[in-house]
Amino acid sequence: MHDVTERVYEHVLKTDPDQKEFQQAVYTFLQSIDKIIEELPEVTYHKVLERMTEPERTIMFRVPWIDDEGRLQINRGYRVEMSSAIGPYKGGLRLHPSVNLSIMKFLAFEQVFKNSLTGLPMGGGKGGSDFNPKGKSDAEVMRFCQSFMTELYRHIGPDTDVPAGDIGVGGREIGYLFGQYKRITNTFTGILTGKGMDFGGSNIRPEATGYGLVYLSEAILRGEKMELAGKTCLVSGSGNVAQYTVEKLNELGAKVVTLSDSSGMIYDESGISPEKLRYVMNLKNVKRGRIKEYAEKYSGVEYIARNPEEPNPVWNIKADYAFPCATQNEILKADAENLVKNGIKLVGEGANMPCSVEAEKILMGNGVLLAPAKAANAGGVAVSGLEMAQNSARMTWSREKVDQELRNIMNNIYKNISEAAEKYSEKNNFVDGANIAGFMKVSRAMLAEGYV
Ligand code: NDP
Ligand code: 2IT
Repeated sequence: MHDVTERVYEHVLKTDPDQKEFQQAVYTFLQSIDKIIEELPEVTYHKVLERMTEPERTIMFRVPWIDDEGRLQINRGYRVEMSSAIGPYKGGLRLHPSVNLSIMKFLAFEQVFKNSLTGLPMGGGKGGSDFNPKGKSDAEVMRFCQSFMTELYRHIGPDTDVPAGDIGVGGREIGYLFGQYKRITNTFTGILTGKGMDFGGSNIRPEATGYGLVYLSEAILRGEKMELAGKTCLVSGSGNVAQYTVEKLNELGAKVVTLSDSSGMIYDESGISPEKLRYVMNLKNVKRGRIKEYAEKYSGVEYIARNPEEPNPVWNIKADYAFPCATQNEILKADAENLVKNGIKLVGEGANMPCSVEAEKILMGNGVLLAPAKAANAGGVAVSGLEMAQNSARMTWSREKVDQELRNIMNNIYKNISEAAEKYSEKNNFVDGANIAGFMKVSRAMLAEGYV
């Protein structure tokens, strides 16, 4: 690495020695910026990289709530406000027992450049809690969300910070959070995105991340004269992003043969048809069941339980394209080797940072087209930006209009990251392309705004 980028990375290692995920996100980013840093002396002089790797503000707070047995429970809440250089802080809330400051900071850091790539005026942030929604009643989730918002409300606002969903936060949680904000502040305003259609939500927001992932992957494939139709795809996860990825892949004539959750995966060689997908949506979103039940309902389906000590079985199935849509580091070295061995030609990252540094190197080193998360899953936050625009205008756009805007945004992202890749790195290095294209705008804004 160049000594400037090296120094920034060393500083992160020294100041946050236990934040492995944050270090990983910064490292991958700096590897790309390394290729342009010599051409940008003002970035070095004005310490843009040093500022980018230090959140503008980190909020950590206690979340007390009462469970159904009347016992007091305590969780830790977070909001990392990483950058407001190009707009109000924007990014999701994650509810998962694994949540810690390192995970919040990696997500907030990546969000800054992802949001920049959308072309919309949104800064970057992320929040959440180590609360585990699994097995909790609706009433418990509601009491948790109300308590979480009772602290968070003072830090957010439609022109300040606008949270949304992520793992463990969907329509139900956004509704409870919104209700509590409204009650405390006596204002009905766009402080969250992903709201229900009856109270200020946007058409296509639930679909946006999955649809956007497929639109961007399609654009990359088109650039290589490759097709989606008739191809076999692997999808991991079975939540919001996975579901709408499958829906769009089906619509475009591809066949999806896997889904998973943290307990295991299903392999349905005949393909997850639209009817079977409807079953999955009801199973996961309404009944809050496990993916194992799919294999019990449909014949000819294999269920493989997950053993965290072994490579992830989803990535060991012969197919054409793979779409990780569960969580960070779900593709490690051995998984990447399996993907290459099984002839995968494209990996589209629906999840944030699903590939380890080693895995990324193996995939790209073997000519696999890698659509990085910052670009590939930007459709979700892009439509969140459109929800903010609709809220400000007190309007609701049609499904067709939002879908068309989403397509335009994803096609623009493809154009920008492929041009940046060719100019500063090499053709089809979309990792460098996304990091560099996302960085440029934020960096210019920071230089213009002075030392803040
Ligand atoms: P959901 O909560 O709807 O679904 C998450 C899915 O991933 C579930 O199937 C879950 O299984 C699985 N999963 C979660 N954590 C783990 C883990 N540690 N190990 C194995 N499986 C796991 O979340 P989303 O679909 O919204 O999010 C999925 C990914 O997409 C995340 O990386 C998120 O950051 C990213 N993303 C989401 C966006 C959005 O708009 N929602 C936008 C952009 C990116 P289980 O039920 O067993 O926990
Ligand atoms: O990672 C992400 O981009 C999201 N979870 C969506 C953020 C948003 O504000 O819609």
